[in-house]
Amino acid sequence: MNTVVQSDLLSGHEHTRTGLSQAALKQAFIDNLFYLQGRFPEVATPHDFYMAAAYTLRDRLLDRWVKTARSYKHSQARTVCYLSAEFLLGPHLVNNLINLGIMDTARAAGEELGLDLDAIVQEEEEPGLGNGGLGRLAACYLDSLATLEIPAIGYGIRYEFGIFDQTIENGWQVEHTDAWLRNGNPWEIYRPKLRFPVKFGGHTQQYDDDGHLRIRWIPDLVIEGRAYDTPILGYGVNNANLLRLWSAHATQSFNFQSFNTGDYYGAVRAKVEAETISKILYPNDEPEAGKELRLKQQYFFVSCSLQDMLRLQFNTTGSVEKFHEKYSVQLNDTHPAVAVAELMRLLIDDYKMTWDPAWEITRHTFGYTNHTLLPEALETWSVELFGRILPRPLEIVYEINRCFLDEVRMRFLGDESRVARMSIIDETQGRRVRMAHLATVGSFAVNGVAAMHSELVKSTILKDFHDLWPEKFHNVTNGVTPRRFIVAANPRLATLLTERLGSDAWVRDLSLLRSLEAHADDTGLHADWQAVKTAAKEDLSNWLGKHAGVTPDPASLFDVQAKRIHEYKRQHLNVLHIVTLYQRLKANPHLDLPPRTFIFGGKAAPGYFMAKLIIKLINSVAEVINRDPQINGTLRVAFMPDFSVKNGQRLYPAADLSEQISLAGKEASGTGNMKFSMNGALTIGTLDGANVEIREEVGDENFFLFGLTAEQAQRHQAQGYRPWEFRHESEELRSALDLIDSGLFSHGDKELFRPLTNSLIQYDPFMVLADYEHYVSRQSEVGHAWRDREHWNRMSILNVARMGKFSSDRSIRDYCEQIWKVQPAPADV
Ligand code: GPK
Repeated sequence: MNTVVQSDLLSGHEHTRTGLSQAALKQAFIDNLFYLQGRFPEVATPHDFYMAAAYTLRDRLLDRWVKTARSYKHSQARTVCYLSAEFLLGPHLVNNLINLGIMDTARAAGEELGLDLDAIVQEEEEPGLGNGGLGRLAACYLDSLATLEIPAIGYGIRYEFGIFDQTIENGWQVEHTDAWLRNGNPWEIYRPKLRFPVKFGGHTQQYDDDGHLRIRWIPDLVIEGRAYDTPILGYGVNNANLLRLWSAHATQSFNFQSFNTGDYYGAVRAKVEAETISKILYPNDEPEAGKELRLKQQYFFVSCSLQDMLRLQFNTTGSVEKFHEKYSVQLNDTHPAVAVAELMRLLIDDYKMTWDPAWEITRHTFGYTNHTLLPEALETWSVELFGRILPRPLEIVYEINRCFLDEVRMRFLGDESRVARMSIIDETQGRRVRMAHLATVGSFAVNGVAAMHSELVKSTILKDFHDLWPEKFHNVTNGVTPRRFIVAANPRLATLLTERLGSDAWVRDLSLLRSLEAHADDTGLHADWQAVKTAAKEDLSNWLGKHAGVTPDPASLFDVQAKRIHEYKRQHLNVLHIVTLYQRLKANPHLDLPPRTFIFGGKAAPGYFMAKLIIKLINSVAEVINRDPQINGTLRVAFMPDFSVKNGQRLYPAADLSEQISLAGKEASGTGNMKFSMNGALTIGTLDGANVEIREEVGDENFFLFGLTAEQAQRHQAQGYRPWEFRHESEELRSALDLIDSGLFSHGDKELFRPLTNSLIQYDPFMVLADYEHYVSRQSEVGHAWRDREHWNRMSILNVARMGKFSSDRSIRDYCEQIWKVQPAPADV
């Protein structure tokens, strides 16, 4: 039984419609089953039960949401708007049960009806409206904003198809469309009255407006954005914030026009074209696709969101002059950076302001968060494309740039090369709009997502901007929500923590876990701790048996790497270690290695050949090692298909070792590293991203560090890195690479993995070979440490005890204080 989620804060409202008592929940569930699904319990399907449960919860959220909105309105609270092209929410039902504090009550109500809550929960299809870290971060931040009672709105796109579902066939990734809306989405509410026009294409013209020279944009397409709202409830509070996602539709008038001229097919085509804008999430994690539809998506959701905010501000105060006092708008990476030009356009063209006051508002409205330094991920758009799709915003970008470059010239007299470097328009490779520059120029604050990353932002990609405006730059280290990643994912651990700490207050204040330090040597705790871990490993093992064809021994060390597949994250370094252990065991069958299960999870961008080949390699190595009788289970390899929020929740609790092995300087922060550590996994990792801060918190003696530092890596590269020399110098590395090339893992095909091994030996852009030896020797120490289980448990307990910093509540507090300057506004219900 999960008792940590009980909260008495919300009781006392016992009317049946939205009450939280067992009787009220049960009655509401039966009513919803009947009135919304048209079913009696006797004939209902598991999905009907899920829908009835979801509606039962949604009613309770609506109650709080309406009251929250009223509270915010009365207090005229300053509001955070989080603009993000991705929100990777994960299943709602469990999270809402936890945040409402009714997990146990709901379970009991279900039992009375002969229903198993866990089975109902499993019916939910998660909204996969994001690719990975960036999208999941946005979802964690929504949870923390509501929990901290901060007035906030999340704005994004209601993709009809989210991130693809992944299966593994013959070792390869196969993508399937994610039709998450096919059975309806009980958590959203369509707002038919909230619709905004968004223009595309066409041209601009000047006109005389009562003596004022103004610009009119005559588009050749107008699309309508429609609002779908999802309530986001905080934990143990009454505040429920708003996530507003836009869906694209053809405008009525546009349809009628074509229809009246007899062009029925034309009207339908226009409708289809309009609706493709919110059809599908681009499945690329870091590299930018640079596709026209992607730019349309960005502009579409940004324009709708800003029109929505301006409308609210105008309706409540009669003007938009204090817009920046009412709203703090955060740009989640550069995907919504066109907002800088769009807010200017709306203020000038629609609200008839002049340039200077409009610019004052704009540059006091936005904050920009950078999430990557990888050059291939920095967004730029060709001026030709940008101008063809968004002619009026492009004119505004030019004017912003003209004013900005004058400022640079004034400050750095005669430094024209600096002017060229800083320009929003890159003139060096065709003419391109640099979105990071637009975001930086148009924002009052710029931040990176971990201490080291924020320093690198200042010293590398935005160095010139830091020279100009040092005070604009901040760091806010990422965090993750303990509600989802401990309470929901690992209820056994949550219960143990609550028992040991004597209260569940840690769920709201993760720094309270620190008091576990005092119990780190308590053998009673060690036994419970290990029992919790083993139970999670048994669950995962059963799941993998059904879905991955491997049933690992829960007594083995679970060594897990779960994240997007990318060369910079270096899943292939992990594979080289596995192959090395395999060779050692083959050479010496009596070698005393502790049994290990290597578990991978992650999706590859469908067009990223090398990442897909890495998946094939993992599965090929798995096939050989798992079947080799000589290995006899000492080593096992499993690939968890379809890594998602839901599947991540199965993985984090079961991991003993967390692989955070990116080349230093490449992973902006990482957030999986935090999720694993919070669930008691030890980390083997490089000095990259938030690993640096995790190690600082947990202590060097509780962290397996290896690898080059960012500086060393940088220096090596500058001096001409020669990966083949590392191959020559290490016998084990050479034979591991040779074994892959021998065809052993590919049914004799010596060419299959050649693109990968060749790339490593000849270029190795992420210095896998340079870090191999140190990695493998650290891994041996992991093996030794695992043998002393008391000591391992102690390290695991200390990891959890010292994770307070990595709650997204801390991150959101940092944003509120350093950047947004917003205060909590508790909703009174
Ligand atoms: C960064 F630039 C991007 C991107 O397009 N997508 C994405 O998920 C990630 N990220 C970083 O790679 C992680 O290091 C980081 O923790 C995460 O964003 C959240 O900040």
